[in-house]
Amino acid sequence: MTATPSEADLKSYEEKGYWISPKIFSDELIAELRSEYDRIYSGDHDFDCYPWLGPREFDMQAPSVKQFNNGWWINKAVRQAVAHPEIGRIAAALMKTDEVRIWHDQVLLKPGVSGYEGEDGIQNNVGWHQDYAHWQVSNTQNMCTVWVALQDTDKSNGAFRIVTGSNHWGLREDADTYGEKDLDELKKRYAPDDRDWVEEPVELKAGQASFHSALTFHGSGPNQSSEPRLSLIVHMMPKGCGLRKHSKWHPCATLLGPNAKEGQPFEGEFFPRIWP
Ligand SMILES: O=C(O)CCC(=O)C(=O)O
Ligand SMILES: [Fe+2]
Repeated sequence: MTATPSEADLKSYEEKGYWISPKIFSDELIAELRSEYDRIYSGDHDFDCYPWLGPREFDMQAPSVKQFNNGWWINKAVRQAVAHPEIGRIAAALMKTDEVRIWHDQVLLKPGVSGYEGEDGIQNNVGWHQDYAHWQVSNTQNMCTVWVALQDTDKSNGAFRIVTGSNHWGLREDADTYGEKDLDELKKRYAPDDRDWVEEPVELKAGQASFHSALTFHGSGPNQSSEPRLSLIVHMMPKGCGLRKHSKWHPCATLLGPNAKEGQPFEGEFFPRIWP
């Protein structure tokens, strides 16, 4: 399954801040990842290393969205999937670079919350944010995220939404609000006076992927179904992406060690190259 963005696709990514690819994960890979997600969320690891941000316990009965960062560190199938050649190849085209590395991944599970309401249910949301607002330790805003659906995903099971064209609004340094829950309040905060806030749901068939730029506003409301919404997310950087000192702290910067220098590239085993 190869999918190459055409000139028109590249233009659309540039204009709207995202692009949806044809199916890139096979049904076999989807099935494998779905069962590996069960293992990951029950604390079963394939490798001896500790998880990147420390051990975590997940209450699988609670409606809160479950995020495991750098699943590739601890799970074999995820380690292969994040390096899927279609992901790197497409991201290289979209970022206009000839080398792509992983910034970090997310093994993401949004439980179905049919039946939950109010304070509990709202924990299912992902706040409107710009990815780069979280990653200001990187010296380029030209970064890209892929979101691969591990089941058909639409409004009914909490498809995430992007604000079309918001990649042209520039960085809001305070938009590192992935973890906030009040979507209306965040929209009020970030909607510019002179521009329209137009949301588009990112509806995908299983195995299809959506690529968005690091300045595109996005977020998601509740998964109203009774099944969890699973996705594999890979955040990626272009060639030469390096440390920007004295910016907002992010755990990726600590992976450069205590002698990190301004501009030092995020390379080496913590930041695997996935293209070429
Ligand atoms: O899955 C979601 O609801 C949000 C995902 C997200 O923030 C991302 O892919 O960068
Ligand atoms: Fe995001």
